Amino acid sequence: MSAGRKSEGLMEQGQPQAVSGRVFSIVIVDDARPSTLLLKAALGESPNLSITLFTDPLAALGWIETHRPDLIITDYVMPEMDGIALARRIRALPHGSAVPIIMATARNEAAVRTLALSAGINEFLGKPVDGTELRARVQNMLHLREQHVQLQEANNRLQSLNKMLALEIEQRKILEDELRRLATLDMLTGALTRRRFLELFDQELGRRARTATPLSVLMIDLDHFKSINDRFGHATGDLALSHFSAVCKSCLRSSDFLGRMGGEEFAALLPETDIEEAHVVAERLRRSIAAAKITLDDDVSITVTISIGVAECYGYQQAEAILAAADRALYEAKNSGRNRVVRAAPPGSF
Ligand code: GH3
Ligand code: MG
Ligand code: MG
Repeated sequence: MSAGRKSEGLMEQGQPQAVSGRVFSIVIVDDARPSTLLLKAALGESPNLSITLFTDPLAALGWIETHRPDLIITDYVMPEMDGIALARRIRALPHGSAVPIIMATARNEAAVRTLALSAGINEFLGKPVDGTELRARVQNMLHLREQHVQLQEANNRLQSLNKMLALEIEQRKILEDELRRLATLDMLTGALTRRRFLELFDQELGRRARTATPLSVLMIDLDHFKSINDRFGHATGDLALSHFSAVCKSCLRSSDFLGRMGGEEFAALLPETDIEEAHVVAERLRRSIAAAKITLDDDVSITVTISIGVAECYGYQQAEAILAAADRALYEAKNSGRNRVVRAAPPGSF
């Protein structure tokens, strides 16, 4: 399809006029070469008309398919393919449904016209063709053609705008999901916030009730953490907290959850884990923390220890009850010397 805008003043006073860069491509098909020349002459010379002549309708069809002209003027009676068959073939082309087709024929009777209309031909001209009428009809057709092209271009622009908007909405959603996820994480340690941890705890309790799998929890508290702040400063305390959570991540499974319950107190939720296995995990974590050095600068490094209370969920216990049991065990670990793991007794055993 030719490029460019504007449909006004395609032709003025019956003569084609140049219009801001837009060149309309017209194809004339007639098996008699002199007829094609007559039609071309009737259209007149104009820099905004590019006219291509064909005496062979099949050759014209091939050219139309690749060049997508703006208007076709065809004869009716031609030996290889008549104007009506040609119109049908043009209408069947991928971009052939909208191109205007004028049939110029000496056979200007009603039956032929009806047949032609059903083949998708838009206009008729009797032969011999009257130049003024031809130019007027061509002008009309090109005007409609231009409007169609502009509508199509506006539609294409809207469609690509729609695509861009859909993409932007999709990206926003991803960003929002990420922001929501980040809002559930503690900034310093990357552990879950207390609220999110408790939400997930409830979810896991529901899953446990359905699947009858064990569920255990660790309450973890850093030992004498206040003295780290006091001796090395708050920034070093912060470093110790993020170091602790990094070690936790390497000791826990990806299906476990670590939450920061407040200050230097954490909880780990271990799905599908009974108290025996949870105790093993807690012990491994305690040893890993105690063994890890936190490097402050070239020649100074510190270590921290943790105390852990372990509890398993029994029966229909609520999250608070299980956490309270783990907390009592943690308190016992602190009181019995710190840097140790204590298991909570099952409910009703004391
Ligand atoms: P215990 O072994 O009995 O748990 O003693 P502790 O010193 O660890 O416990 P305590 O509750 O007396 O002190 C906890 C300290 O943790 C006090 C508080 O200032 C500090 N703390 C809490 N949150 C943060 C934090 O985000 N960064 C730093 N640097 N310190 C924190
Ligand atoms: Mg502490
Ligand atoms: Mg504490």
